[in-house]
Amino acid sequence: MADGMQGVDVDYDGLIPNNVGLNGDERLKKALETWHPGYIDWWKDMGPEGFQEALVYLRTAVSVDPKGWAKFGFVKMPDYKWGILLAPAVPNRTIPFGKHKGEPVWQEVPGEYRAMLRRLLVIQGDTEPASVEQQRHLGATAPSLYDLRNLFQVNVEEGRHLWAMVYLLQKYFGTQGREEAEELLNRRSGHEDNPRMLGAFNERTPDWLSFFMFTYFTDRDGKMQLEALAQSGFDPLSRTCRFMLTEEAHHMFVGETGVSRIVERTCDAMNKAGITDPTATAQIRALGVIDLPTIQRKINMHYPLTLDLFGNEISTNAANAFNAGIKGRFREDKLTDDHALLDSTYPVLRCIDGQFVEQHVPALSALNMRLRDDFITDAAGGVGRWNKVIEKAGIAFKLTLPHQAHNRRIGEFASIKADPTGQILSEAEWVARVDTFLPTPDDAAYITGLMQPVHGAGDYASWIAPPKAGIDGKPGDFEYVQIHE
Ligand code: BYC
Ligand code: FE
Ligand code: FE
Repeated sequence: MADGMQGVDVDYDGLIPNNVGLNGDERLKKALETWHPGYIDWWKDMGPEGFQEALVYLRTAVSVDPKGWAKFGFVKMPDYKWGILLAPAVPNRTIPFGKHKGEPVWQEVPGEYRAMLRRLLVIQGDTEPASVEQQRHLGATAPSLYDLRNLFQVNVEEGRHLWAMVYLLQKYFGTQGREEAEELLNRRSGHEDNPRMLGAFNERTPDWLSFFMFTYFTDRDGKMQLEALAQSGFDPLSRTCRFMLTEEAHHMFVGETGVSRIVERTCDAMNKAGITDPTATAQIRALGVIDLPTIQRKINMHYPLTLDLFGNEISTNAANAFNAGIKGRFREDKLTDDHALLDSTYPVLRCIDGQFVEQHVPALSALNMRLRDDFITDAAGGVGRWNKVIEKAGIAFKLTLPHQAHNRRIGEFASIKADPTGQILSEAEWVARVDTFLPTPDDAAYITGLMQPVHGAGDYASWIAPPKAGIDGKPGDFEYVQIHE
């Protein structure tokens, strides 16, 4: 099938559901079918622990038509239809930015950009299974069947995102691509000798508050990076990412509403008990809810880890990828400048002699900073909505995104210590105050204690409010996961 002819409907006849005409490409089909058993082994070893036999009410992509691409139904996760899906081709699409701007998009990998493209695909691909590995123990402590189902939905879709990158590697990168696809199944989140590639994906996700923070912040890095790659002049990558973004929205919904429901429950319990002081930790915790300052400390941990994922503020890798037409800016197609950036500058916050200064640097070299700025704007929205919940409950507390220099390990601020407001601290000051910034062993112990599984249909743990609505219009007591069959 010619590229432009690919339909919106998905071929479900073979082992690998797809809309990329796999039946007409024997070499690729064989490569993917060879990779498939290793993937299933990886899923069974490293995917959701203890629920491989449970029936889960999941959505599966059956089309790429924006008006109706998913169907819902009960499946055992190892039987999930992980498909290879590309968003429809845009007719006569041209490269939207960089030095090839205006030329027809590439359907094959341009030789000169092969290494760059492969590196980006591998990094993107590596994060997807990493997150599944990080979340594999959470099923044991889910606060409800609704949340358990959402966890698994996110997990199977991250698995599909791995398929998406493996498809590109195996179709366009020959032997090297097949080797990279193998390696994607071999690295392990947090492994001493063979870890995942990026920092945040080797951290633990020890509890459900962390899970919601991760899906709110870190999946949002996924969104931003996918938006930038969706602009690519390499059209198969663009189309792959555009479809991945459709699924990504739900991951961030899970994160935003998860935190929001926790905040709601805490405020509600405080009000019922007549507690007005949000820092009355012992009293609030006695109610079986998570005090707001602890939620802030979790933000102070997950947000900087996610900022680190944008790389160095000033990066020649990013400049080269843009110039080449391989990785664009957030929603490049909606921007109205020259899309070449050869003459423009961009303000970058730097730390020089212990002072923050804004420096105007060549815009091409500041693209990581720019994407990070777009992320911060995007991430601020949900925090504002969490604060509305607190405000509505009449409690005097505000959640905030910490200063960009707080708790960083990559980039300009990795070498300094700063508090959440951006006050630069000495090592000694940091050590003296860190317990007020970041989750303490005591916070961890309290949260761990709360994490007891709730498996009754329609029941919720003490520390989280029920959702406003069910998934796929289902009623409140719907049994989203059938654990005993
Ligand atoms: N940890 O020139 P620089 C998602 C490395 S999330 C460790 O600034 P560049 C998802 C960097 O690799 C989205 N290392 O880098 C979310 C480089 O190493 P080499 C994932 C780091 O290339 C939730 C060196 O430092 N997708 O989808 O401009 C659940 C110099 O850095 C880190 C992508 O990231 C770090 N945090 O920018 C599931 C898109 N940061 O090559 C899924 C593809 C930097 O010199 N990747 N380094 O050895 C990229 O666009 C870029 O590689 C990066 C880094 C933005 C990550
Ligand atoms: Fe993903
Ligand atoms: Fe995601």
